[in-house]
Amino acid sequence: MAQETNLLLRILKENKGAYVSGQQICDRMGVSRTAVWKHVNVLREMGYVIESATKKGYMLIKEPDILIYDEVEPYLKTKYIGRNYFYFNTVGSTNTQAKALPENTPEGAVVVAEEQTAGRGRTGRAWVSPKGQGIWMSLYLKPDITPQEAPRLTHVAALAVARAIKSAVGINAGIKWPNDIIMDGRKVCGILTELSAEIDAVNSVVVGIGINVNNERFPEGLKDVATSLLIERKKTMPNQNDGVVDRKALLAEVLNNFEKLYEGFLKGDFPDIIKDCKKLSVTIGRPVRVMEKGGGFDALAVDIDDRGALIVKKQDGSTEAVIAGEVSVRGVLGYV
Ligand code: BT5
Repeated sequence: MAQETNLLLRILKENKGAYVSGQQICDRMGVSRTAVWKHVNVLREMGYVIESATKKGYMLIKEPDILIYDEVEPYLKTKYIGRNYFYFNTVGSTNTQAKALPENTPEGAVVVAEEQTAGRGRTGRAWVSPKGQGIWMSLYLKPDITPQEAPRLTHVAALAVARAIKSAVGINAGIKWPNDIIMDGRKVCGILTELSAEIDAVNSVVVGIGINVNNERFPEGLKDVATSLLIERKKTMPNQNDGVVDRKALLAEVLNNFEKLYEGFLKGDFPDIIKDCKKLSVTIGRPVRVMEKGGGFDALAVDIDDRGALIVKKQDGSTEAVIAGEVSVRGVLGYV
């Protein structure tokens, strides 16, 4: 959004529900009445409901459900996560955008889109990201860690999302090791961590988070594996409201939780993060199929260790630590 439009939005928001005179706006913005009117129309096109009346001026009635920084900012309590904010109405993939950010981009920058046309999961899988229905975003981080430790950020993000869902929406979510958030046996969020590194040093890590928020339905192939917060809220709180979830408050809450956990992670608190991930794990105690290149094996998931590896017990009784990023696990009984 142009800076002047942004300033107009702030003035109208400060006075939401009351008229601000055209003259007052002109004075604060240092532009002509015609220019103000043009910016009002830009905001109207974005979905802002703005009343205008001769002699009275302009009044903001209602904000649209969009994830621009000005809508998210009132809920944000972070120092640096999400403070550099790149917003797209539509984009191929926010992860691809974040990976292309210049090296001098400050840590904690975030790329947010209303819609992704080429959203990605792991190993080239597609991520369905319809317009205005979810949170599709990527965090740009520069942690001082080894490349081998980068997959740990998937666990940090998973815990941040589960906590944010609990506090902003009020529903319990589980974590399917390592990168899915699960509700009622279905996937409500996926995380894609991508690394840019030299052999022994990390340049940047991009953590992509996709949350199905207000989706009412999913394409044929996903019906049995995917769910949304709206669908789950309708199940668990049928009388409360229409179930529609405030995306901007949730987005901010994910960033708030992430920053707290990330600070701890950088100080070496990863074992504590894993302890909390384990409490929410829907994988531990279940039969899983560990899929590797060229095959796989059936086992029982028994634990997650301090590095974030999944400990599985094989049929011959031996145990193995499975590292995220190298293999994936699939539930033997249903998706989880
Ligand atoms: C993931 O991969 O779960 C990681 C998804 C990350 C998406 C975010 S959105 C913002 C950022 N930008 C991107 O381009 N990506 C990230 P994986 O574990 O490989 O799961 C992919 C599988 O999940 C697909 O093969 C489908 O079966 C399923 N799937 C696709 N779209 C889904 C959706 N919206 N909800 C639930 N499941 C979905």
